[in-house]
This record gives sequence, C-alpha cells and structure tokens, in this order.
Amino acid sequence: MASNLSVDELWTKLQGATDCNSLLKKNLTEPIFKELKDLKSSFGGTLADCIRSGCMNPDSGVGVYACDPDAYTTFAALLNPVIKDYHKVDKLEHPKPDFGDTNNLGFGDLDPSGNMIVSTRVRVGRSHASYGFPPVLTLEDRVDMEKKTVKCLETLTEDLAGEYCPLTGMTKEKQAELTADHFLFNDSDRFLREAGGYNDWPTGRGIFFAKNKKFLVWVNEEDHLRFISMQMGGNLGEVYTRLVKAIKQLESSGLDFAKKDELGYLTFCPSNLGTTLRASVHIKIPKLAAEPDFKKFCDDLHIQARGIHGEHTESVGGVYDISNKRRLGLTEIQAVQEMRAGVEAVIKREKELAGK
Ligand code: ADP
Ligand code: CIR
Repeated sequence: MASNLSVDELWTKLQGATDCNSLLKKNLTEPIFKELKDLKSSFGGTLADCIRSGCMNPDSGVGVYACDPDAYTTFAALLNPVIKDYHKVDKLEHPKPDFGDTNNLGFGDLDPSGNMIVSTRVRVGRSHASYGFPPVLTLEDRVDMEKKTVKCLETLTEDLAGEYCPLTGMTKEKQAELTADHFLFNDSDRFLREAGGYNDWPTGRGIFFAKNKKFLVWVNEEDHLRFISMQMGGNLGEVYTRLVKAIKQLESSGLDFAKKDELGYLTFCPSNLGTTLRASVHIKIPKLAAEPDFKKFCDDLHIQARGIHGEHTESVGGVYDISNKRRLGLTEIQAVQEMRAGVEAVIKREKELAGK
C-alpha cells in the first residue's frame, strides 16, 4: 500500500531528505510547489499522487509519476522540467511516430558469434486515453480496461496470436517461474508501490503470450499496456520488426491511446513517454562493467545499464541490461538506432579490454 501523507507532509519530508539527487528534488521548487499543491487534474489526481513515490523514496532517480494523462497539463510546471532533464532536451518537441523501413533496417544480429548477447527485448508502453494512471484508478477501472484490452489482443493474427493469462488465479510458483525467466512482472518495486502501482493487486493484471512466447503484452503493470518483443540471442532486427508489426495491428484494433503533440505517447512515468521505447540486450561485459568510467561511458552514448532482473536490480555474473536511455524528441527508429550504436560500442570496448 502507498502511504497516505498529505501534500504538505510529503513536501516537508522531501525538504528533510539529505543525499537525495532525484529530478523531483531538483525541480520541485517552493514557488512551483505552492502553485500546484491545491490543483486537481480532470481525473481528480493531485500533486501528492505525482510526488508521493519520490518523497517516500529519496533514492529515486526521477521521483515523479503522472497521476493520469491530464497531469502532463495540470502539473506541467513540475513535469515539463523533469521531462526535459531526463530526456536531455531543451525544448519539448516530439516527432510523429516513425518506425523506419523494417524491410531495410540495415542491422540484424548485433552479436553473430553468440558469445556476448544473451537475449534481446524491445518494448513500448501505451495508455488508454480515457483512464487515469494507477493513483486515480478504481478496481472497476482496472477490470474494465483489462476486458477492453483482452478483446483487442484476441484480434492479433499469425505469429502474434496467443493467449491471455490473468494474474488472478495464477499460482505463486508459476508467477515466480515466469518472472525469473524475464517474461512476467511482480509487485516488488518499492518505487512503483508507493506510486499506487500495486493498488488492488493482482486484480486486472495479466500477461498475453503469443504461442512462441516471442511477443507478450503486460496488462496493467506500470502502464496500462506494455507491448514486448523478445528472444534469445542478439537479433535486434527480428525483435524490432516483430514489435512494429504488433504495434501496427494493435493500433488499428479500436483502442484509443493517450498522446500529446509535444510529448508523444503518454505513460505513468515521465521517463517513458514519447516513443515509450526501450530496446535492450542482456549482455556479458564483465571487463567494461568493472571500469571506473563505466557509467560515463554509457551516459556519453545515451545508453543505460541495469541489472538483469529489471531496473533497480543487480547484475549477475557480469551480465547487464543495456538499453537506450532517451525516448522523447526522437523517432522510434532513431531510438533503436541509438541503442544499436551503443551496444556495438559496448561490444567493441569489452573486446579491447579482454585483449581480443
Ligand atoms: P521495462 O521498464 O522495460 O519493463 P524492467 O527493467 O522493469 O524494464 O525489466 C522488465 C523485465 O524485462 C525484467 O524481468 C528484465 O529482466 C526483463 N528484460 C529486460 N531486457 C531484457 C532482455 N534484453 N532480455 C531478457 N529479459 C529482459
Ligand atoms: C525512480 O525515480 O527511480 C523510479 N520512480 C523509477 C523511474 C524510472 N523507471 C520507470 O519508470 N520504471
């Protein structure tokens, strides 16, 4: 359960937080706090809903979640600077979706030797335009959204066709097995919990699997929808092409997704909006990861390193999750190309350090 501190109590807690480097702390100035503290979004969301996670978790990187799609308008005085800061853009501008020409991508397998890349995954998030995000959702909203989503997922064809498995009724063992295998999500992220992300857990949540398990949809995890394409090995070309095919089928299946001209597709966390695309590899880089400048090396390439069980987890055996960091202000194909270039540079550097 999320805490129930008032907006003033949350502000006091944030002021008292030492060693807090979040974008929330940096950008929620006193004048902005005063301007926003009594406002309500059109979905009934409040500033407290947006900042609760970051105030309760001073080690947050971002520390802000949008209570609903309208938060990006009502609470823009806080959210806009946070978005600019995270995505490293001076102006809020976002191009129209452009997935590139999937028949002529110019890249395929990033590690043909198969020695370094364990697996590849590309995901996007989507939000139903007419529903709020976790802090303002009711149990009925979650169940309604799940029904609407599943109806559309049932229209997927060919290699994308599959089956929806609700979390309600799934055994704990099955959930743990699917999570360990990197397919499923769980309710263990304290940042998301404090933002209301696990309210009414597990009702309304589930996972859709295509028959070959290379295309998945997460329903009501952090975002209303996450479309995920993944497979073993380093074939980014195949993984991305499958995702684009799925996005195109789902966007024409009757769902209306939340969007804003200058921000692209809207998501619960401002770090995800725009293309909402995160392309990642699980890659063995024990030498590079041990270098003192590993973080700077990644930052310079606009890539991010995570542990292998997701954000805020640790690496296991020198394997890291390397992905594009920016999702706003560039197109989908550009975001993937940024990750491709970063992963190629990572492979080159690891080989140099290993003397190969
Ligand atoms: P996201 O925000 O993209 O959903 P997380 O960091 O929360 O990412 O990770 C979600 C899940 O996806 C975790 O189980 C993680 O291990 C898995 N995952 C991410 N990238 C890969 C990859 N390249 N190969 C296999 N699993 C992956
Ligand atoms: C943080 O601020 O560190 C967390 N709220 C996570 C931020 C980005 N990650 C995400 O949206 N999954």
